Amino acid sequence: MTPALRVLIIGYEAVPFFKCGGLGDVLGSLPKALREINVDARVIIPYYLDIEKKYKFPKIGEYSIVFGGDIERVGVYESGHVYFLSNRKYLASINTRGRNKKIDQFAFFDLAVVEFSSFILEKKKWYPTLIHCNDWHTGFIPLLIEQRIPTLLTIHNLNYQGWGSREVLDLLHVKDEKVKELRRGVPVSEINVLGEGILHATAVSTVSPSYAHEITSNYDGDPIHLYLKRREKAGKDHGVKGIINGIDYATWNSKYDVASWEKGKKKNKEMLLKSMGLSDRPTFCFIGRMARQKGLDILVRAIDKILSKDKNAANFILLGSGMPAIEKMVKKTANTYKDNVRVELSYNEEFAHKLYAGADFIVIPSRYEPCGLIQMIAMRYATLPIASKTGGLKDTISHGGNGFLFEKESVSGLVNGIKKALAIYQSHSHYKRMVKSALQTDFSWNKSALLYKKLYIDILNS
Ligand code: NHF
Repeated sequence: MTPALRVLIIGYEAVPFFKCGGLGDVLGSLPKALREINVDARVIIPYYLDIEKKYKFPKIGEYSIVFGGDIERVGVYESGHVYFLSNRKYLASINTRGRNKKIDQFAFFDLAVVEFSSFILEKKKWYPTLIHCNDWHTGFIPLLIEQRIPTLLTIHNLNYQGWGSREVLDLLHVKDEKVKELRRGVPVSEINVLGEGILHATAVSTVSPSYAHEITSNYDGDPIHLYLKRREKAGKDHGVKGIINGIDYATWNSKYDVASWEKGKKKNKEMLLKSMGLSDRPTFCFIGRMARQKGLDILVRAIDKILSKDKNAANFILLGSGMPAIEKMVKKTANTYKDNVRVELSYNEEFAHKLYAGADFIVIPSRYEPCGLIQMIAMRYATLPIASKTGGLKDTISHGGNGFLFEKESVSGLVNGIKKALAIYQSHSHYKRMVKSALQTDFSWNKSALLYKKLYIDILNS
């Protein structure tokens, strides 16, 4: 018999209410896809003041939690299938500075989520049969819930683990013995929140099969490896399952199809180049956070190698913001190649849409990429990806089919990839075949939502 699938999906961001990165997109779109296949999926995120100011959702009630020596009130607000938890001291803003403060903030959130299940039962006679946690911000939930409700923890990026002082356990009234695993591989005074989540969750998943393989085999130097290995050894479940993300076709509602894309691309490219003051050349874009992970250092070196030889080879438009040193580096490249390179140092969703629609290629030189959404969005807009052979990029791009792959962290690999793309761009028929294949690749949530549903059922039956 299929068990009742009432799933609470938890994270620190969800589109359209609040977005910092790809997790926000997933929490905005996966629940919708699950609801379409009869999973009663509901979402909880914090009610940051920025959300409150913009939306002013109705309050459906409140409850108390004991956090350290204090009794704190948690307000519950609702919009459709999304619940927002409010507390002025801990959940007002995501910009809490200081690693212990941030850990305390999400310890508070996690405890509030655990207590929410009693609140919602009383209020709406609804009770989750499974809690789906996402990333380190939700890593205390499996520990606090103690298997009363099965939990799935999805890792969207293993490099953010939530480190801090073990004193947070006192705030949660959790005894040290409960987290004794933390003594393996990390100093006793420290807690690794994601690590604890990995150990205590009923099941662990991540956002692509290749990343699942990478994190269970290549993290030797990182203490997180001990947690993953321990889980594997304990034979706790089916290992770390990799399910590729989908994208929301309602948001990324490209009008391009196999028959019409050429006309649309031409028009959008003309508008894009005009607004940027660039001449008509093959145009490559980059969209993303300016963080080390995203490999902008590799990209600027490749741009230099290409443009120093031939000023007319291509245009490059880079969009994103992040680390000041990386921003400085890309600005320098834009200054050196004033006729070809443009940089927009703020994340702007509207401009991102224009770039996807108007550029010919998107460059994704990530050092690692758990899933990556931009390659899928780009393909919807007839923009071919040139990406590192890693994680979800490897799982969604077929080299020479719907895009190009190169060995990660290799400048010469990227230069060759760009040269190959330029050559194919000149030979019209090959290029058109590739764009057609990109447009025809299905990146909707249909397949992956079914895989999540199956995983939920397996967890509930195990
Ligand atoms: O797509 C959503 C996103 C991923 O690769 C991305 C990442 C963060 O690094 O799952 O999470």
